[in-house]
Amino acid sequence: MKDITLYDYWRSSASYRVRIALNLAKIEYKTVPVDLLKGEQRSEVHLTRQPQGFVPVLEVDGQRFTQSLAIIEYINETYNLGLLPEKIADRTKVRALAQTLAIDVHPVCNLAVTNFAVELSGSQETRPIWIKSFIEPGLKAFETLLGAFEQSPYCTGSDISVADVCLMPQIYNANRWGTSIDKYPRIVSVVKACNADSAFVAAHPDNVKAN
Ligand SMILES: N[C@@H](CCC(=O)N[C@@H](CS)C(=O)NCC(=O)O)C(=O)O
Repeated sequence: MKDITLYDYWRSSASYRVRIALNLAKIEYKTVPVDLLKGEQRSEVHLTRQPQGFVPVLEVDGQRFTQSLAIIEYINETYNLGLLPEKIADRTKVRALAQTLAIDVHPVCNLAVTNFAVELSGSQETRPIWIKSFIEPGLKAFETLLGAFEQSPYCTGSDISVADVCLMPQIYNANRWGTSIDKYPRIVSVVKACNADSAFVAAHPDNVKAN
């Protein structure tokens, strides 16, 4: 059995993505929390794991992996999860869905960026305004992109894909920062399907908080 350790933070959406993939693969792993609010991501020891000062980091039998999307592809390929379709054109479209959220929305809403926005503006009130101003158009675009697929029941069809894995953490953030998804029926139906899957449920921040 492999020795697997995930360095994460319960509320980190990049970590949440990786937890979903680990659960889908039914991998047993240890968790080492890195408390972002205490600044542990910038500690010397964590910077040796991830020089950008981010979570997650995944260690597998002494090999260290960073960047959640790369880690998810590693898990997907190692455990044959089928999170990306066979055909190159389909694969490219699914990756684009995932990247719409994981590359264009998530990074501008992370702690370091929003802290900087708060610092520049001199007001804590900037944080929710800032975050919502990126989540709302991101989810609107995602809903439009979903129109090219049938949600039966997941983002792109009957199989869970990397798009679902990236969507659910973004939904957690939308809820957290007061962005309603009610006007996005395609997203709402995918969220319902993912919420019925134990891998997604077990990865939810509320269910790992005590680690
Ligand atoms: N592109 C990176 C982004 C990771 C990332 O932004 N992690 C956030 C938590 S979701 C973090 O560690 N933030 C620390 C900070 O902002 O100081 C990945 O996907 O792994």
